[in-house]
Amino acid sequence: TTQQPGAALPAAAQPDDDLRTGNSVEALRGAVMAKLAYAVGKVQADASDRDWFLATALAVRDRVVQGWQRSYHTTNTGGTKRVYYMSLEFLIGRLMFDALTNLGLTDTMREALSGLGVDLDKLREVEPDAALGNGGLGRLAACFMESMATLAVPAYGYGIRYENGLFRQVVKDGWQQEYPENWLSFGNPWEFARPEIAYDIGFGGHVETHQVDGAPRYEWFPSETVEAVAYDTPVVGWRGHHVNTLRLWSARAGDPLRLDAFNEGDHVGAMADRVKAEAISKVLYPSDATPAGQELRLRQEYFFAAASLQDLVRRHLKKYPDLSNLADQAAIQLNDTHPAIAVVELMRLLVDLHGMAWDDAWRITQATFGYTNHTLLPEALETWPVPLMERMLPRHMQIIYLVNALHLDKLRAEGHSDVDVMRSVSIIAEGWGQQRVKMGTLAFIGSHRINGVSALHTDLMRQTVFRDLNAIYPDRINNKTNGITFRRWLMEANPALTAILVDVLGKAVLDDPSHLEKLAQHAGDPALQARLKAAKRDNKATLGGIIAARTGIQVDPDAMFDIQIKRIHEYKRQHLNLLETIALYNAIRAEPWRDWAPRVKVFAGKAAASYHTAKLIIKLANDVARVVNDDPTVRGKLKVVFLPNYNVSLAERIIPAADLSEQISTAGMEASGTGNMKLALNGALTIGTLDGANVEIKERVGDDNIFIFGLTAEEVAARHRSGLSARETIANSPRLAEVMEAVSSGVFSPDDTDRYRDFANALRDHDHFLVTADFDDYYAAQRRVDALWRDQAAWWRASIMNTARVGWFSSDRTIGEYARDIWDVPVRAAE
Ligand code: B1N
Repeated sequence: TTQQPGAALPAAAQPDDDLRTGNSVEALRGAVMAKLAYAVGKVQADASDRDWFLATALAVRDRVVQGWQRSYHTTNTGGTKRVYYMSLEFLIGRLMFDALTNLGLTDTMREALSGLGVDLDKLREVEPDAALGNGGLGRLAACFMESMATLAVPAYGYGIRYENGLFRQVVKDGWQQEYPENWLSFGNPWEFARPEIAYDIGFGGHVETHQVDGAPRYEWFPSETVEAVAYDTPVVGWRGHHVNTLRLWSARAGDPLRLDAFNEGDHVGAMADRVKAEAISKVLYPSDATPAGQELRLRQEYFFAAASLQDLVRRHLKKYPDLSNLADQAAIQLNDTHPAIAVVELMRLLVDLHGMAWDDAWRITQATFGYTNHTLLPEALETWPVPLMERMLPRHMQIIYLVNALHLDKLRAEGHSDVDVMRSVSIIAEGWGQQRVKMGTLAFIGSHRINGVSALHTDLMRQTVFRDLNAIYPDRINNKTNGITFRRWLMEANPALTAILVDVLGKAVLDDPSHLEKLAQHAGDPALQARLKAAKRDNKATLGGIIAARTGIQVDPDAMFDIQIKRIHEYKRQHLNLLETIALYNAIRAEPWRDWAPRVKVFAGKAAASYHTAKLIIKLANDVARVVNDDPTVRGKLKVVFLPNYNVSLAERIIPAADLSEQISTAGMEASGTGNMKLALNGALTIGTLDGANVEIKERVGDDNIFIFGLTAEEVAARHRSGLSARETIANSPRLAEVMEAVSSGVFSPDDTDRYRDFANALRDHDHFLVTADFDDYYAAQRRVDALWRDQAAWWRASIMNTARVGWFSSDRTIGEYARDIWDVPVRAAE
């Protein structure tokens, strides 16, 4: 049918106000229709799902904007201190259901759309997943943004608007392939471009000194200038009370075209500078818990740190005559060391541009910054070569030298003299043939508070990487155990579980997760168990559909769904899980008649493109899956799935369907983990090591409701010192020896029998991550899992205890602690 454009405009019958703010079914329907016509420019008959999504998102956005403007006004008129969360990553995922849930409009919108013959849940799937982050660190920043809005903390997120988010993972013949993820290609309805908010960011050049009133003044003359342009995304909190801003910077060439070159006919050369400038915001580095290292990465770090500081300084100076009270009005949190150059940039702004005395500037800088450390892996600690810093940021390098000299002089004056201590607390590392700037030390020295992300991790910070700094400044390091937003990870991801919780505990549980505790009283209730089990089964059937669609593998929703979802990394030990899978496979084949607990092992996660072993582990998962899934002897007992392209949206489907949560990192290596919290909240039991936040999960859910195995962090350290050989460990475990031999000799890679030879030999020779040392204990723990699964009443009792006792891991609790102990800002009281 052909429809005239006019026919799509019944919305015009509604008053304008209602189209913008009305929350009735009719108002929302009218609003979506008006957006489709006037903003998307489509008639209903021609509208694709994507057009409907855009129209719906824009209608929802109008409702977010009201709260945004209200919050903006309140913050600006009050003398409130602002929080600035600086992060190179914000792994926010899809936003439509976040906004709908927090505005309380999900059901109304569903009804409004169904009247137009449009399915809201189908639109949900066409929204691109904003993957501006790698993993836990980026997702934490996104959860924090939501919790800060919920708690009405006047906060800004500052980061980079990457044109390409984390790569799209395709699995071809079992191998990972990377494809660009151009999430913006069909437009982004959530953001507001602010072309008028743009700052010049300098690179390179030289520094000139002149005397002002007998004192030296320094002026930096960069050789290159890039513009940082703001794009704002509103972040709405629970119940829509408060809305904050995520401000992401995009790079724009200061001088888009060299006209001289262009006019001389060099059309490509005329644009070379532009390409170089705009490369800064082109792509997210796909490195998780490893430093990217390249020059472009340092350009990204300085680019967004400098733009954010200019922005917040300008905001401050609109209200106050100078920067002397900056620390009373602004708290800046550094999400790991990626933005740590901001410490130096703020010193440059205060001293060189605003003429402040050095000591005053330093006091303000320290009082303003806080630094969160997210990893202790030595290979992951960021350092930059001094020659690179000198070339790219010559004035900053001078400031770093001066900060370091004053810092070391002060320590000497206080009586410190030990050369090893002085070496460890210096910002400059000597050795490796080249001097480097240690960004962790810089961030520590420049902050008044330094925090770890779980109790164990914070203790290890004090004992290892920051041991000497902690001895000198014992009050600076503190713990802030990570958290997750329950709006996304419970209410949006698992509406079936949410409905049961509201039914049993009352609506208050949506506002205050401490109400979950009351669920423990009902843990043994067969009726509740049956309801939860039915909800989980539905979630598993839905996931089963996704598994079938993406991999062709059929899984049984009545089997135990055993889930390991996270970046692929040797310290996270997906290969330990795979070796156990093979051992289980061997055991089932040896005695197929036994009463095995049917399992589906699901793996998902991306490997850094350059991380060879991680990519081989993906291939091994796919090789094991093929052999196991094709073997009729284990049919109905064991399936193995590698689900490609893990991202936030897929996590939202997997987590509500999980029975068992694999958190099996080498103890001492996973700073916290946050997937562990999401899975436990959704009723999965954890099998895990005493690492990161697993320790605190165990303390809360109780020893009977979690499966702990393996060496402790202390035992891991002792084992590393002892130099015990993995070969001996393997020889002492017939089960492990059999598995190692099978992998090594090509049982799972008949097309290339040498594929895993080196991999197996590396485990035999080094096994830095103690896979072999923990294997037997892990296998035994898995058999305890089987035993509990066979007693479904006991299993569901334990599952309920998990949901009941993990309310503490709400990121609202975490943000409350940051606000109180680090930022010194108030939070909104619970409803
Ligand atoms: O940060 C998460 C923790 O829950 C995880 O345990 C931790 O591994 C993760 C360099 C990182 N640590 N370090 C990174 C990410 C990107 C990059 O370029 C390092 N990610 C973590 C949240 O606290």
